[in-house]
Order: sequence, then C-alpha cells, then structure tokens
Amino acid sequence: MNLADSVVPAYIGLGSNPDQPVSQLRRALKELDDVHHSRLAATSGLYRSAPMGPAGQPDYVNAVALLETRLAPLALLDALQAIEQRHGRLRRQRWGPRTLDLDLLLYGDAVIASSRLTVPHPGLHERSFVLTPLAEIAPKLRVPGHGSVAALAKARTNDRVERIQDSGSGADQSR
Ligand code: ROI
Repeated sequence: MNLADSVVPAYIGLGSNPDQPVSQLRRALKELDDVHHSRLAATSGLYRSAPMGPAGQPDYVNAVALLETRLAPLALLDALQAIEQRHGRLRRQRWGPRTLDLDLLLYGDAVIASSRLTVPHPGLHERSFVLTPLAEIAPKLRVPGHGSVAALAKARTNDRVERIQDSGSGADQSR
C-alpha cells in the first residue's frame, strides 16, 4: 500500500444527476467514510445546481467532503474510482449525465500533472457547483494559483447553486 508520510487533507467533489442524486450522494459520503487509512473530517450540505454542459439534462446535486488521508494521491484516486464503479457509473458522453462523479479537487498543497490525475482539479477555480459547497467547509482554503475559496465563490454569482439540505452523512454528528 502506497502511503503518504503524514495525514493529508484531501478535498473531494461529489456530483450526480440522472438517478436519485440525493441518495447517490448520501451513500457515497458513507462510502468515503469507509475509505481505508482515511477519515471523513467534514462534509458540506447538498446543493442543487444547473448543469454545466449539454442542455436537456436534469439538475445536478453536488457536495464537497474533506477526507484526512494517509493514502498517496493515486491510491486515493483508485479508492474514489472503486466507489464510482459501485454506483454503476454512467458516463457515456463528455459533459453528459453521470450517476456519480467523485473528483479529487485538492490534495494538501500538492500540484500534480500526470496522465491519470491533475491536482488542483482544473475546473475547480471556476465552477460554482464546487466552490459554493467547498466555501461552506473551507472558506479560507487557498487554491494554488487562484486565491481563497471564499473569494473565488463570491466572484461567481450568476450560476444557479442552491443549498437543499444537510448531507446527513453522520460525519459531524457521530464524532
Ligand atoms: N454540472 C453541474 N452542475 N454539476 C456537476 O457535478 C457537473 N459535472 C460534470 C459536468 C458535466 C461538467 N457538469 C456538471 O462533469
């Protein structure tokens, strides 16, 4: 197992649209809590957001989670992809509907550009459906090269992103 030397804060973006997105995200948050060598330290509420990409797809539900992990970046990516697979990930079309998307947004302050993984996530600084839930749990966090999450979220006021409920993951209640 490929472990980091210390515990690293990793921020994960969750998104789902076609098939009961609220329950997909709730289940996914529980599964994130079970990732080995990791602890689910914070979760945002759930947000309904207008789809970015082709028109005619349903609204998305999005959230962000903070995982404190000892997994190395690619080992964490493997764990996220295993969860996506369990949700029967549907991804037929670029920017089309998806059953469950888990994006590794930030891994500590690492900057990674490899064939499998780009961190910070390339769309992070300009996507309200990521910035708004991220600002709920980490407003002061800085995105390398782009400034604070709160400032980035504030700059994007035109996109439709509405908080719909607490995530109910149990992360805040049970610890
Ligand atoms: N649009 C929204 N609102 N939320 C997402 O999670 C999302 N994910 C995607 C694309 C297709 C870019 N659009 C999205 O992958």
